[in-house]
Amino acid sequence: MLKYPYELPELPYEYDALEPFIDSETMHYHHDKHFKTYIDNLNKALEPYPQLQKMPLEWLLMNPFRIPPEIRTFLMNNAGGVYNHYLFFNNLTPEKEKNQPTTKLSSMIEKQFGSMENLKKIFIENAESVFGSGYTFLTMAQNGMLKIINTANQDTVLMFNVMPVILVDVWEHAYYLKYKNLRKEYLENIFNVINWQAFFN
Ligand code: MN3
Repeated sequence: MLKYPYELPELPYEYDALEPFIDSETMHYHHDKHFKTYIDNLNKALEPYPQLQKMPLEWLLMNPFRIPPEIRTFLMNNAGGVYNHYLFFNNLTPEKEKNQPTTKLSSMIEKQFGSMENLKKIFIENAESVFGSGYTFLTMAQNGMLKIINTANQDTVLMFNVMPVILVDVWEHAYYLKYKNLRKEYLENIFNVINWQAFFN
């Protein structure tokens, strides 16, 4: 899927497909500039290390202490940026039938969170509380336990041994052009275009 040399994947929908919730200009900056910069920097970090080039992206992210200390922070930040943005853009869709969970996931949500509305409320509260830059994930453990996890900067959820169900990028670059400082408004709007079926079927 994702391997060296990394390339910017195409958006799986048109830039304006998520309007009015996520505007086309934000999508261009976020995908073509921010995401691309993480890709370019990750390639740059790996260029002098043929052994590391062969390793899957997930391996790099799960083995920080196998990364030479002189490039560790730079490589981890950019590997996380590539991994999280790959998930993020695939986690959105204009297709209405995918903007809701499958019947199976719906019943798990109702059982564990009471209702979809309650999950959304708790998710948004968590995402509002991310201090500075990061992400909010809804994750699922192997036993089916759903959990909301916030990560800082470009940290991933790989270390928690869970799979992402949905995620929201709460870096300002994800919403500032349209929503300015109103993170909560961005969060409420992005729920209209979440692809609930991207990682869980
Ligand atoms: Mn981003």
